[in-house]
Amino acid sequence: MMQTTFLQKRAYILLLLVVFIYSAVNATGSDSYKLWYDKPAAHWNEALPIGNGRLGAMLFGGVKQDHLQLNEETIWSGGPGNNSSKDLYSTMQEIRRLLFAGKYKEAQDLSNKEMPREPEANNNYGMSYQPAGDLWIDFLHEGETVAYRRELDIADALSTVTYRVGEVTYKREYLATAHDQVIMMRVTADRAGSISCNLKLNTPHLIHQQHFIGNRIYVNGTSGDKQNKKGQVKFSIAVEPKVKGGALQAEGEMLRVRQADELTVYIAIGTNFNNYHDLGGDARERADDYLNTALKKSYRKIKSKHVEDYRRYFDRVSLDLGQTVAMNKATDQRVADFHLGNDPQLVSLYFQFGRYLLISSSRPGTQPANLQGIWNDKLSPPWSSKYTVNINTEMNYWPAEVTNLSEMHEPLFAMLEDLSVTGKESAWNYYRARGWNMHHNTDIWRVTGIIDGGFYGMWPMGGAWLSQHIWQHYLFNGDNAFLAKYYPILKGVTQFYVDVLQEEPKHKWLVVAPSMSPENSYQSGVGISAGTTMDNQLVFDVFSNFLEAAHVLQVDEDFMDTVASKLKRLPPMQIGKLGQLQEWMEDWDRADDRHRHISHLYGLYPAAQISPIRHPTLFEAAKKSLVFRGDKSTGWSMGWKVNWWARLLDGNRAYKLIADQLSPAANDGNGEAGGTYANLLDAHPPFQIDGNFGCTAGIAEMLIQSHDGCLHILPALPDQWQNGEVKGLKARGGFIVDIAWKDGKLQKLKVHSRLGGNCRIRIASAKMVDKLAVEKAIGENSNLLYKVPEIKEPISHIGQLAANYTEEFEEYDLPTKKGKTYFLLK
Ligand code: FUC
Repeated sequence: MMQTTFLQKRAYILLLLVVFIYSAVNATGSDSYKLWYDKPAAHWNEALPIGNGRLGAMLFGGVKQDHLQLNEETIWSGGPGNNSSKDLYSTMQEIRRLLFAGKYKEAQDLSNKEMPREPEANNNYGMSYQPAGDLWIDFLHEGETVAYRRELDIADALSTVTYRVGEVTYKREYLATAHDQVIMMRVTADRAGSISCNLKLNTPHLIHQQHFIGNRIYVNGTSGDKQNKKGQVKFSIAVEPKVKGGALQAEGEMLRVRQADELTVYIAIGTNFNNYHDLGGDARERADDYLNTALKKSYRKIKSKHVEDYRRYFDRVSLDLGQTVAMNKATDQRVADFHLGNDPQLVSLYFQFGRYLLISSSRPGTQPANLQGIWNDKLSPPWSSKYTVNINTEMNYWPAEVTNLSEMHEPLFAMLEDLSVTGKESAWNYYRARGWNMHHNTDIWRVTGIIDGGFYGMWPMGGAWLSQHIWQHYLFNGDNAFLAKYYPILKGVTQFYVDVLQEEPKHKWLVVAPSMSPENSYQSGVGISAGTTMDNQLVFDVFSNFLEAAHVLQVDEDFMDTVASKLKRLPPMQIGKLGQLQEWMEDWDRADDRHRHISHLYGLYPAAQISPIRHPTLFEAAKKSLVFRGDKSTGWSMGWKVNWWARLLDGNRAYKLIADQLSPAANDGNGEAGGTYANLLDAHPPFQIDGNFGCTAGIAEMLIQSHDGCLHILPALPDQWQNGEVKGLKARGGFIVDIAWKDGKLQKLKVHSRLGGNCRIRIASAKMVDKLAVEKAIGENSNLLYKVPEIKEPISHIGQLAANYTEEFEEYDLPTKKGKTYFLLK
């Protein structure tokens, strides 16, 4: 073997140093918010999503053939109408009787029989969210492609593709603008006359026609039929290119572009959808209106408005967890290598990508983000890409408040307004109750009935959970006008539970029956139950929120008394034989249960019913339940676990779940493996967007928490994030928080107060270097947006549990003035 000389060694070290410095420099700055790849997308899970809340596109970026898969959020199969007209009241009464007599299997059998797995001929189990169409661009490139790069810049919501063929460098740019309501693609080249291509537009829908008017190509279609509903959504996709130089001409089924200097493609989509019961709009007219208005503007103008509009939201929050040369790898490679532990920036990118997805799929005035946000290429997508509300839709909105995107929460409130109307039917026909309710799914038509049969669908709690979002929005923003506007929804859901609660025979507690702990079973095939823990927690929150809201608004005093007296009779939480938080009223939990839903931990997150300080034993029991369930699961389940471990103040375990989520998902995967696709979208698998949102919220929850009577700074910092900085997170009470930390200790703390009021700050003593320059906290927090309703004393069936949590905290009170900023450590 050749001896390495001293000089050779020195030269080698020098080279390494240069490479390191160069890449370290490269790793900072504007590239930090880019997803990028060195090849086109080979399939949908590699394509990149853009969206404006209403319109979405998946970008494939092929050199010879580019493909934009197009979506518009109101294209759903079927048409108006609910699915809860069947009178099930006597069945419910009989199921109650069986449940209270301990005849669980009989109760499940009856429920399966009366609420069959497949819908009856006159009914439906919710419609499918469907794609709009596809734009194909065939480029007449000859020769080899070099220097290919495809990227999505989430700081500007712009995607680009660049490459060279022969002597010519090409650039394509794509955007979906909320301001101008079009999707655009712009192609440029560094040599005049180099752009030649053919554009084709089509759709997978059965019913459609294609035609041209001048250089405008239309695909008009009708959404699909499903179950008892005929497709009634009419849509119109209108595409018109503009060229500079060269020729543009319609020919046969396509538009030909030859030897152009520049090509700009304007894409508009309209539908006849006005709202869930009105399809009176004119799809074609709407598409034309959007297109004609946009065509009057240059690409440059539309782009600058788009970037400005998007950045208003995106720029509110920044997160720096450190940057390394690992950032210089392509994004898919970074996901594959995340387990190496040297790429903290991928976590910040993933966090910001979650915010990007929310801004791009849920804007004021649009539909809420569904199971796939707004991105779907299938006529019959998994779980119909609708709204599953026994976890998934709520999870989509977990990042909305804490990551300072409160406006993006609005579509969910608007949907609740609709559901509080349609849900009166299910409340009455199934339960003879006032108010409104829904079960575990809904769709654009706002169905509220039981779907997927008695085993999956017998869960009357969808409204209880979704309506928490109204109250949480209020706690973050303190807006009394908002509360007054949505108060009738809170009252309606409260009325439903006031009427529906039943006295169970054993303890005389008031419980929801029948119901279930979502999708789990305690005997083979039997999940139907009375008084499940999650239901008790949900009703506790429904009643507590109502009482607070009515108090703030000074209304409904008599009804408040009724609600308060029922609240007292709800079951307490129970600690079972394994030391776990019981999932059901009876102690049926199994140590080997790995079910993806861990619904009884709703009380830990997103709710605020289990605190390490106020309920240390419950806190231990919740942790036990979570440990039994294990880590690996579906994407959304792991996203939830990040939040739970953050609430359990265990940053390292939360980080472990993030790492599990940031591992490559198999493209054709099915089942419960979780993971992340090349395009950073979450895998259930298959793709489901909730995991992105859940994990994004979880990362924020590791940095601040504000549910437990105070603003907790750095509650769950993992060892991997010794140094970092976050700016702009939002806490309850309208506090905007900036934090910097070094070697695991707080360095800077800045609080901006939007509403005024006391800001009580909690921080682990071990994370403090200097004391904060404010008073130590005393007594109750006077800020009403921090008031936490007190739960009933839990029952333990295994004697007194030891409270293992020993971390010590310091608490301070910062009285704030509206609009003022406070530097607590500089
Ligand atoms: C719930 C979950 C499934 C899936 C579906 C869309 O039913 O149990 O895992 O996420 O929603």
